[in-house]
Amino acid sequence: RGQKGYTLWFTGLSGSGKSTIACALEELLLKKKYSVYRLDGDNIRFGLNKDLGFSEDDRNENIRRISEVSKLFADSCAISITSFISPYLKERNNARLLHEEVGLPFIEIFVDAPLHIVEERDPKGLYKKARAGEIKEFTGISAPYEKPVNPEIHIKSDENTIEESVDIIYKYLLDKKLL
Ligand code: GGZ
Repeated sequence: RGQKGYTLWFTGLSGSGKSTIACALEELLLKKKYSVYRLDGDNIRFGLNKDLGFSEDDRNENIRRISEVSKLFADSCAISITSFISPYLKERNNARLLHEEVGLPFIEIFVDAPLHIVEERDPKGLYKKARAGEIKEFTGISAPYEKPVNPEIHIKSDENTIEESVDIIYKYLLDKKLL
């Protein structure tokens, strides 16, 4: 019968690969005719949250609004995928509570990449700028990243390819009867 809505919440450092994996997963699920919507910096930070920067307060407000929006998508029976650093445990936990109190599954996916690896990759040169002090409060360098304690899915992006990562998530969803 009808599709069940839920949120797949990606968290990880800038450059960890969360958006790439989220994108590939979205593509797979769309191909299989699921109703999916992906929230990320491009459609949130330039729109709904364009008034927010990267201070702790602004990040918390960013994540609070995204949690509410994601819950609405999940409530509409879509698979809602979010891809934000979401560095604070408390805010991620609030996102979870918001879902769980209305019976919507919340699946936290930790895209785990060591800082030295993402800093080496540095595709946008942001880590270099952060080290030079040109970007303030940069996650991992001058702002905290609080690792998930008990994520439903733990992906080591330096050990798994994108395809393997998507496969891990897909199998998890099948196993939990969410697909
Ligand atoms: C972290 C920053 C910062 C600072 C700009 N710290 O790799 P990107 O470029 O494309 O992804 C990062 C993105 C993080 O935005 P989020 O909304 O995911 O962050 S949070 O959940 O913490 O609210 C990075 C860019 O924005 N960026 N300045 N200071 N990342």
